[in-house]
Amino acid sequence: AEPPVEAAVPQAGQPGLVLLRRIGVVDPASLDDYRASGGYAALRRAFRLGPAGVIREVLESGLVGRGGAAFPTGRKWDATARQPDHPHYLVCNADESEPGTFKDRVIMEGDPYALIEAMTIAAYATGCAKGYLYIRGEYPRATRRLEHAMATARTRGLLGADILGQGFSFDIELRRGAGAYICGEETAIFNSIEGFRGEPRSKPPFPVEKGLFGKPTVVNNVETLVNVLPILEHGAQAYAATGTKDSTGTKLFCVSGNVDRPGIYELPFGATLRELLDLARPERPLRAVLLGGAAGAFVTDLDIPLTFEGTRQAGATLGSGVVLAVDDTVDLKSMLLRIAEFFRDESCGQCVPCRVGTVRQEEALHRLSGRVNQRDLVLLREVGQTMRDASICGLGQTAWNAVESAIDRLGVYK
Ligand code: L3W
Ligand code: SF4
Repeated sequence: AEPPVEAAVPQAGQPGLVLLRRIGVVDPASLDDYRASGGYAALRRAFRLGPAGVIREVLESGLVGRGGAAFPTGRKWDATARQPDHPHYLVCNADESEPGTFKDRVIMEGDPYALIEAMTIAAYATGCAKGYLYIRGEYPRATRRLEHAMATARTRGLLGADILGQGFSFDIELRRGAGAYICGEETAIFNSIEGFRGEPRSKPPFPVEKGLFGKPTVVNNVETLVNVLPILEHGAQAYAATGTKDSTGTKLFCVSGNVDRPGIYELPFGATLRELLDLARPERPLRAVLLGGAAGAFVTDLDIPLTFEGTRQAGATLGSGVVLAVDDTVDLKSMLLRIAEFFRDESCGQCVPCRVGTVRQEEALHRLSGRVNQRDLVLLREVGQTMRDASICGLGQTAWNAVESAIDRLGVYK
């Protein structure tokens, strides 16, 4: 039997949570429970505001994407809504595959109606009649719960034709991924849904202009979408009062590694890495933290603020919220090798810098695990820089980040 969802949420049931407030508290199968705990108040307010009013609120809230790149959500919605070409599509990126990331899973398993309500609001604001929920294939429980929630919402007039009698029609099709990390890249999702190989497309054109089936498409991550609920429930200003000027609201952090209490934590942006780790209780003094997952970087300063701007300044990235704690019991060389194997495996092979670079990176790390030599350290840097500069998509562009930071900040091959 799978452990209950709340087992992954050490703060479950605590006051002050926003995105996690229903996890472990409300029956995820019950629409009545969802409504009794405030569900669908945000959609009702959206209908009162109208599409332009919703976009204004989201713009004013300062919400930025939680999938890793922190692009302003309101700008994306506004650009899609303005496109004259129709139909418009909504895609929810639930192909959560960054190693160490499991926040979207917890939301989908523990609060599935929240995602459905948030997708309905996004579709209303951007003029979409159809949405795709592209979910990681290895998430069977989340898939079951979402299927059940969508079916119930349809029978209760909350999905389908004339939602809540407001003349707005919208429905969601669930599509399961088949185990490829690259299908979490937004344009590879389009190819996958359209029945082609999951390979990223060159950007521009951006999806807001030419996305799924060549039509204007808004793509948002699960966590990004559910943030729209508190924005509409309490207003943009109240939402933006939490966090910092450039990182508003709260963030879900996926804490794993050498800690006693791993799991998903929700904190306002601006809390420090140390404050987060205090909650998760490291087992021993930490040597470093891998921030942002395999695509991220190792940091050693635990006092950096957990904001998009703060981590950028520290030469790292918040990415999708991975916080992997590493103490001196970890064999860093094998960890780096594992990361390199991952990227070599998951590269779609479409562009040369990444297809060849990820193989060369892994080979050099293998040799360095046996014997440290300057030639391979120089080669790694050249290959890494080439991948960063010349790869088509984020996979190749970030495949050297963790290795570079481990060499420069942790002195792994000294
Ligand atoms: C309209 C413009 N739209 C950009 C849109 C763009 C996309 C979003 C961000 O990668 C990163 C990657 C991973 N007009 C626009 C525009 N957009 N300019 O904004 O775009 P972009 O290209 O900066 O990033 P991306 O390709 O979406 C995301 C990193 O996140 N990452 C991800 C991990 C995995 C997960 C997961 O498992 N859930 O998120 C970790 O660090 O490496 O760098 O929508 O269309 N002018
Ligand atoms: Fe494919 Fe890698 Fe090129 Fe991305 S960077 S398109 S994953 S080969």
